[in-house]
Amino acid sequence: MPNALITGITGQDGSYLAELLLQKGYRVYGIVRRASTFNSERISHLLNDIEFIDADLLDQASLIHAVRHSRADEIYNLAAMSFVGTSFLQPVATGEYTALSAARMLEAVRFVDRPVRFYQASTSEMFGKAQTIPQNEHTPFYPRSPYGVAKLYAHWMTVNFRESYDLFACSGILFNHESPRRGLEFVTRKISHAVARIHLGLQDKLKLGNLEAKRDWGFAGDYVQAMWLMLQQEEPDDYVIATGVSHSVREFVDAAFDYIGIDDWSPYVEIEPQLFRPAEVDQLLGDASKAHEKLGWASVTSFEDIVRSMVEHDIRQLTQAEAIIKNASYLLTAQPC
Ligand code: NDP
Ligand code: GDR
Repeated sequence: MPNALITGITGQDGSYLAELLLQKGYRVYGIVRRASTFNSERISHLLNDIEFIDADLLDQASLIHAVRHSRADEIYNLAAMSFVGTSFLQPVATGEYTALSAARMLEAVRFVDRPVRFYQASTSEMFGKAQTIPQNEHTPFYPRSPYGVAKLYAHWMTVNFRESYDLFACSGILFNHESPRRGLEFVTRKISHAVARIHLGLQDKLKLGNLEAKRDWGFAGDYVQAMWLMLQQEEPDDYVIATGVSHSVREFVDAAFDYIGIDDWSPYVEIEPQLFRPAEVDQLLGDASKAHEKLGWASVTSFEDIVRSMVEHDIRQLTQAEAIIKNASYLLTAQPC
């Protein structure tokens, strides 16, 4: 039974990757950081199947301990401060969490006396002000946010450790991928959640920034397969992972409102200048030909299915929460003291 260590196991991708590796028979270890409440919502169904290790991206010794204790054959480095908006407000912290943390993980792996395969979660944000369309492994990088700059450092460190120390280290340059487990601050989930609330009469406005930005949106469940495939190859390499189709934020809004039967969503959406970014990434569109050819990987979930599953999930979840609140208030008012 191979051992895998996942940093960022409580995040969107970590949860899908843990499910995949458990299905494949791995013993799965996950790094969790100390917080006042344990963020286990996405992995609550896996708590008995994963071994958790207390560690923090800022603490080198804890990462060395995690790598040694897990005796990992494969390490998936997914943990980071992953929100572009916050990176403009906290560029230095973003450098610590998103850039230097990758160097700390690589250093922890370098001194292990067994072969370890390492995956780094790189991103299409490194292309930023993209020099060509579509973007592939040869497209020059031009990051447009402190997050993109930090991820570029982590990407080059992964390449450098591979070339310097013969480490089996791969960088997956993944384009945006979404799911019902996406954090509420990202635009897709912000939209699906608000549309669900509007449908249920819980909210009447959705405030957004730039509706014209275009992204190549895939499904997170499809993308974690590519992470695993990269570490099963004979040689380590870097791969772009994308659907090859891009849509604007406006088109996402259209599709989400369409799902609840609203054609004209203009009365519900307000454009908020504060939600525009200081520097924007206007259009991302990935060319994953190399992954198709060498990994045999392809994205299978369509844009429409992603939007539908997210709105559907949010309506269901909010309906259940409402029912619980109603039951609770009935019990509180109807029960004798
Ligand atoms: P999430 O934001 O959902 O998850 C981030 C994870 O990092 C969480 O588990 C979080 O833990 C953990 N983390 C953050 N800071 C620390 C810390 N100091 N110590 C330990 N753990 C920490 O991200 P995603 O799952 O969406 O993305 C996974 C990775 O892939 C990220 O690196 C992201 O930048 C990158 N990426 C994502 C893409 C996407 O479209 N989703 C596309 C390309 C790259 P906690 O729960 O405690 O906050
Ligand atoms: P992104 O995702 O920056 O691509 O990074 P996000 O969903 O935050 O933004 C996508 C686009 O939508 C525009 N936008 C808004 N964004 C947010 N969050 N909130 C809004 O109200 C809003 N209105 C318009 C943004 O300007 C942007 O153009 C994600 C993250 O998962 C990264 O970690 C990952 O590396 C990249 O995808 C690939």
